[in-house]
Amino acid sequence: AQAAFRSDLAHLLELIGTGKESLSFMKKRIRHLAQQWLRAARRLEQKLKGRQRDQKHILIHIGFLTEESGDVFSPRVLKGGPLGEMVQWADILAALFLLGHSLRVTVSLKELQRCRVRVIDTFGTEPAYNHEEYATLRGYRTNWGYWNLQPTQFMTMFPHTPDNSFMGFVSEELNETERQFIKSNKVSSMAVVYGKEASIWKVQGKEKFLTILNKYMEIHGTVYYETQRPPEVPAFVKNHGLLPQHEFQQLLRKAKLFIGFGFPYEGPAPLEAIANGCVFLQARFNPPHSSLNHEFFRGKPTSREVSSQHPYAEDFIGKPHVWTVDYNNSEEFEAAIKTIVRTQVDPYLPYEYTCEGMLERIHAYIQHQDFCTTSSPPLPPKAKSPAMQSPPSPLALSPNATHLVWSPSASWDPHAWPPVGSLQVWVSETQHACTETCRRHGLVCEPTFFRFLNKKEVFLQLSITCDSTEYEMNHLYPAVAENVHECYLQKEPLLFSCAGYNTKYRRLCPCRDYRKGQVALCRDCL
Ligand code: U2F
Repeated sequence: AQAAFRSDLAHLLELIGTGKESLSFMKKRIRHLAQQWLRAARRLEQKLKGRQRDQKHILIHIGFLTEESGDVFSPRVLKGGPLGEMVQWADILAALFLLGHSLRVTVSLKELQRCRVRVIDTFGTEPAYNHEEYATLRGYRTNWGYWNLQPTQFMTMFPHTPDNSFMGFVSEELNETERQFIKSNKVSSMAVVYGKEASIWKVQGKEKFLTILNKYMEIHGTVYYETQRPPEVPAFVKNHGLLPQHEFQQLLRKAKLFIGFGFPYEGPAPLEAIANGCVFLQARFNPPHSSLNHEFFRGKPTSREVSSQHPYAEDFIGKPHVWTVDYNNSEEFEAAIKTIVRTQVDPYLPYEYTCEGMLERIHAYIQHQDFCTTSSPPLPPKAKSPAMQSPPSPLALSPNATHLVWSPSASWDPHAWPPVGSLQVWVSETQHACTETCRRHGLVCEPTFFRFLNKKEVFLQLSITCDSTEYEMNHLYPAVAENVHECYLQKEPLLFSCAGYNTKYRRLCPCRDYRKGQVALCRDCL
């Protein structure tokens, strides 16, 4: 059946059920954002007018809230525990419901039936950790992972791991009146600290940088407490206690600065702060934090190097909204504060974090991602007619021969998604992953395109000399060991990976263009 946009969220609230503080938080959030969601749904409906949209039956299993998993989240909702996951699940529910799908929501393992899965996975799962045999052989076996899914079946909170799909969440949006109101009511000397749980305030060097901050600004906090001020929170901080989400937003509307202490990593709050016209100030991590050197990331199925508390804010937003500085360098820190206090900054919300952006992205995934028909594995190709005479692959050489762009060819599947027209092949530097290589060319790595470049001819077209070419299982392949002229192709499609580098190899990277503010979708992806 064709899916029809819904115009009311009441039935969704019933579907979610009751009996847990976490569910109440999610329902409150959905109720509060209802008008914003409904307006966005109407806009997207206009935009997609007449387009085919299949209605799906979707079982939404909120695994982290089940009794079977221990549900450590629900009891901490009102005590400063993590809320990011509930923010995201609430938004996923709202989006799927408004898009017109038929939903069932469960928080009990008994109701989890065999189904085709999409896994909501905050920090991401890289292919090397996902492939059970490879992970076991190569030391990538962790607490999570090794599920042998297609990596795009994992859906993340931020677009940090292009091997996975970016699911995201939304932030509150402002109309013109609210924008003007906020701008004229900003208190330029007011700072709010990111940290609703006292433990977040146990941070090295805090006295030093907070003393500097306190010279210029009045410092506010929203730290949970039972009866008295937690000892970690200095006396000069005005603590409001943990606030309900919409009151927290009101506080952000007045504040000039939202300051992070390094934890929690990659949460929603900095986006909310920036959307409400705050500057977000955060610590640079040097060296970057990762599962190799930090307790929090240990056991997570990723080698991603996190260069600050919020790499998305750092890389995708940046100045004037986001300042990433070395907190141990008092001069740098103080200079940042001084500049922030006197610069005027407009509220800003990237399109991909608006309701319309999230609806658009989820619509595209549901309509186009296909995990059922497995793409044909790249078996070693039979010897073909000499490649030099007739180019066997529909890739055209760009003039400088350092990268290839796709040239439309009749031999291509017009239903492939993303459309192949957005592909550009780049060869990485030895110390760069494909994620980084594409980023440096203003593009994004697109793992579904690896299958097009996992071919001997592609090396030739890139003017890479191969004395030998072998098919092996390695998440860095296709790649070339340049100094010895050895070329390698990927034997296991599940291991195609945007992540990963090694000083021995230059990798072949499938990059694509993306829509401004919607990195998950290529220009012709809608
Ligand atoms: C992240 O989890 P958190 O839940 O700790 O992330 P935050 O960015 O702190 O914010 C979650 C929400 O808490 C709200 C605020 C955010 O939407 O509006 N809030 C509030 O309701 N009242 C207040 O006084 C202050 C904030 C991340 F999301 C998780 O995925 C990670 O597991 C976790 C650990 O890195 O970090």
